[in-house]
Amino acid sequence: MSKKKVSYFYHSDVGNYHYSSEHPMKPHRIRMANELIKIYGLHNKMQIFSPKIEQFGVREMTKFHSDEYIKFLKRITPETQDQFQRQMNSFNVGEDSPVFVGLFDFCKISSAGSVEGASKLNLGKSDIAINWAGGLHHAKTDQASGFCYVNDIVLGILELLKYHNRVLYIDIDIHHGDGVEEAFYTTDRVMTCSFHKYGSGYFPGTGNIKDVGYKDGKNYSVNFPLDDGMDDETYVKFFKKTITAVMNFYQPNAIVMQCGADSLSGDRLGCFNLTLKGHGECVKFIRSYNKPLLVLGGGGYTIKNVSRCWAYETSLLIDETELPNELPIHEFYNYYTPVYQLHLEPLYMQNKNDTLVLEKHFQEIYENLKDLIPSPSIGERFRPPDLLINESELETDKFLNEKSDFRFTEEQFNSQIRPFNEFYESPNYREKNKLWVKKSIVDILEKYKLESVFDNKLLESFNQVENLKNSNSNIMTNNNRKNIFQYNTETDLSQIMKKIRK
Ligand code: V1D
Ligand code: CA
Repeated sequence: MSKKKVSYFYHSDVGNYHYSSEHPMKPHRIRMANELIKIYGLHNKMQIFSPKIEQFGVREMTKFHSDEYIKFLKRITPETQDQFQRQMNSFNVGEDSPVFVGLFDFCKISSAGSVEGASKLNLGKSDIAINWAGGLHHAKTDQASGFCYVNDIVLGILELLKYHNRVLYIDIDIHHGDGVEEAFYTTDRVMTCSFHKYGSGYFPGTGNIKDVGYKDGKNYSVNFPLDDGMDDETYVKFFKKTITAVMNFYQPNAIVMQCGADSLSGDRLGCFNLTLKGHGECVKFIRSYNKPLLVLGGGGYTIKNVSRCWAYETSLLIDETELPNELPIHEFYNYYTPVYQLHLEPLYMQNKNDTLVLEKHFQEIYENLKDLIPSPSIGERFRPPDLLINESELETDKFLNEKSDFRFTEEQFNSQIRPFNEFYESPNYREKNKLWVKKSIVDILEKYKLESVFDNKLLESFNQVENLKNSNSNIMTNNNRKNIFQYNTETDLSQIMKKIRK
């Protein structure tokens, strides 16, 4: 394996956040991993960055999430939560995803690391970017889920899409990567591929092999359902077969890998029997494709194994020679009792995965992949500005404050626009038919005067754009922005686009 430029994102505050003493998610595990990385000397082989959380806030998070949800996350505290019961229910904040001290800052650390990592890859400053505080794959547009509040993965992928035409997302957390799948369910620009325990009511309950994507995204979602007791040999075999097919047929320009460590043997919430060797072999395999690679954390609830895993995988990513199995003495050495070694032994447990069933699953996935229509090239695609670095003067969080008169410049305004088919609102979730209008649709409608194909609400939005132009202004108030770009309609925008293309 060749040497690569590796960026490592770590914020020294991350280990100080506490969900609650009964809660299995312990951000301290990331600090433990960082200490192992340092004591093994791995930090000398990477560029180390602390995510710039002062420059990351509401504006960056609302590239995916709704304004109302992020505004809520910013405001809510353990002291005030009793007054916000209605919003807590609506945003699914509570038992699994509780309010804790510093929640919003924790979300910033996690998300800023992933987006900055993506930006390093975009600019060719790194070949690999690592953010073990990221990988929070369950968060939805306007809901927390499964310990995840802000979906750093979706935000990171959106950053990558500014430069990369096709992004592959791979998820080896034991849980289904539902939030990321849902976000890109109707686009061919992102392929999502999750391996997960499926069945018997296991969280989150999605990720059936038949869920393959929708409309433009059909066959661009891959789900490999697995059962209890999965061992290294079987997992690595089917992981490699599946990824080989995915890589051949999709040919991504960049890869994001979520390395949830709850798929390891002995995890407090997991039920697989993987060791660091099997889990790490998947990471090594992805690295060998030599594509820009964003590596993220995720679940993992036996914290001494999480830190072992992510320290070991850091060594694989920088291509360090085999780490000594004896753990060096360091601040958290006592956590590793009773076996003060890096590697895990598998447990004696039955592997409930029948190889013939897995083979059948693989064949089904392969059949879907082999008919993929090659994805269109990026062409003249509109590219939003890069991640704001040195743009602190933008006062990014102000736009949600209704009392402030924050206005967008044309550039800032454009950067808020969501590609029209990159977000999927599943019929099972929240508001139906909530669609986002892409600026280019408005432009095309304007160009061809296609009033006949759009409904009154779109006409209204169109007229607002016209009025704005006529007023000779390149600024936009937050209210205008919301009126124009977010509305509920039953109009199917992809049908409109088809008519326009004809
Ligand atoms: F055991 C607990 C104690 C306190 C609070 C929550 C839990 C807990 C354990 N397992 N919660 C779960 C899962 N939730 C449920 C729901 C409860 N409802 C009735 C169903 O089963 C959530 C598991 C989340 C897993 C998160 C993840 O590992 O995938 C992850 N990846 O990146 C970040 C987190
Ligand atoms: Ca998974």
